[in-house]
Amino acid sequence: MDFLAILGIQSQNGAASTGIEWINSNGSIIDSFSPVDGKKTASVQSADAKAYETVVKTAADAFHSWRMWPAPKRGEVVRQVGEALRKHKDALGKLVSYEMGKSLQEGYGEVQEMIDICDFAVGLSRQLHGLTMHSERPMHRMYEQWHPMGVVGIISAFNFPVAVWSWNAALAWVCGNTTVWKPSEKTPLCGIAVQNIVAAVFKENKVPEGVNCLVQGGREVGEWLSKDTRIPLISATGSTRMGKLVAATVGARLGKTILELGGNNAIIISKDADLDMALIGCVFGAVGTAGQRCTTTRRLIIHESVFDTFTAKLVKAYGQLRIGNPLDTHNHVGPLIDKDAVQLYLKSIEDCKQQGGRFIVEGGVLEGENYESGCYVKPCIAEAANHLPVVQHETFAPILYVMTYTTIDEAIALQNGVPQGLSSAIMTLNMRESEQFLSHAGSDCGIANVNIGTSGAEIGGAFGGEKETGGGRESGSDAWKAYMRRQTNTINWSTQLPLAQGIQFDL
Ligand code: UN1
Repeated sequence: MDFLAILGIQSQNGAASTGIEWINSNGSIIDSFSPVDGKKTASVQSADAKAYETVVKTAADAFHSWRMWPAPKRGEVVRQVGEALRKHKDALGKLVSYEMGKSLQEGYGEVQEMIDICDFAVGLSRQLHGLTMHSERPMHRMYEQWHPMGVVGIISAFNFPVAVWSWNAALAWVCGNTTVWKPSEKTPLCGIAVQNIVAAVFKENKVPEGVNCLVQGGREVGEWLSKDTRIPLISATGSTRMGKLVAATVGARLGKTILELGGNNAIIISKDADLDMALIGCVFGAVGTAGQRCTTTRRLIIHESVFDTFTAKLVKAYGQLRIGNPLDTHNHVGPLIDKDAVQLYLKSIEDCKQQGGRFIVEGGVLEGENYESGCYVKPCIAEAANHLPVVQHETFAPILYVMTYTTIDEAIALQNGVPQGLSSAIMTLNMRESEQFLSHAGSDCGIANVNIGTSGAEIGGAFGGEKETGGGRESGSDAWKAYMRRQTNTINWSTQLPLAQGIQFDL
């Protein structure tokens, strides 16, 4: 495991960092166990109140100098972060795969997303532009500009332990903000590794201490960030339950949030679909990352006339899946993150059966050689009605629910008939159906695809969803605007002072 040494991970690691400096604390110890083999890899301390205070104070102070760096100069630093990530892609991809359990290809893919967002942010650093408007008053000019906000708190989840941080951090930095990151307590070593990679670049460029901060810890540290009035924006990725707590706490102080929460993503399989192509999208969407992406395909809504044919193809494909060590590139499916996740998987299977679901591919926990961690489970498929409580709920595991439809209106109603609204797709060669699906009377999700599955979004588009997914947008398009404050400016270059709205006010 030379990747640990390459990434500067020791057996005991610090609780927090202000960029280059590490801070120790008296907080509790978090051990990182790999779901791949069940072994303890290393430990980190969690931040105590004192370490947290040092970090946020340093981040708030650093904002004053960082915001004065021209945006393209900040972009140049981010360009170098992208270069450093290219150099560390192999080691970091392996760590992601080992600590989180996703396949090595997906570990590399996640680092690639980090590189891509850095490239995107570099270009963006010269395009943080606002509009100019025509004033109603003569010899007046009106325009808007975008200013940095301050400290941005980033709370990320275990399933994308490095990429989601980078979507936020790369944009936040070019916009002139400083960042404080709380990685998931299930993947703390990924946080240490990224901190080390960035520290070398920041040191070289004399970036002020406090621009890139890290605090390790669990729920309590998340609460400190959410309550902290020095942090104008919290970007949180995770469960809807967590997001509601963060939204309430940050909202109570009228802070801003970007929330990227649960999904319950469906693919509609039309009678006019290319079924072989659809199969790849559905199987990868359902079993990739062992069903632990927020964009994982959880439901298939299949036209009644192709239901039997398509489910037969699915059953055959599931029979060919290789489950095992994700670092072995022959395997398709790795483990779940931990044994708690395995229990939730098993409970959902039981609930599904009790609520009337019928399994056409059975689930179960794998045992024996190579499965010692107890975290490897079989991807499974159940025929289940959309309204069942278990189907309405996001279970972070490879359980796929299939159901039939007759009309396209009915399929769209089923697709939309869940509390979440992240990603959606239709497989069809019928233009009328695909246009209806993409129209304002179609999918209610933040992401709607045609002839592509629900997972694997590119960084160039805005990423996020509606309803219980939280409404936030990250990554591409104009998602950067959420990391800045808008200021409207009106300038009078005349010799008179005409008032707006036609008001006469003579002295
Ligand atoms: C997440 O699961 O939190 O489209 C994000 C995808 C990834 C992002 C997933 N780019 O599946």
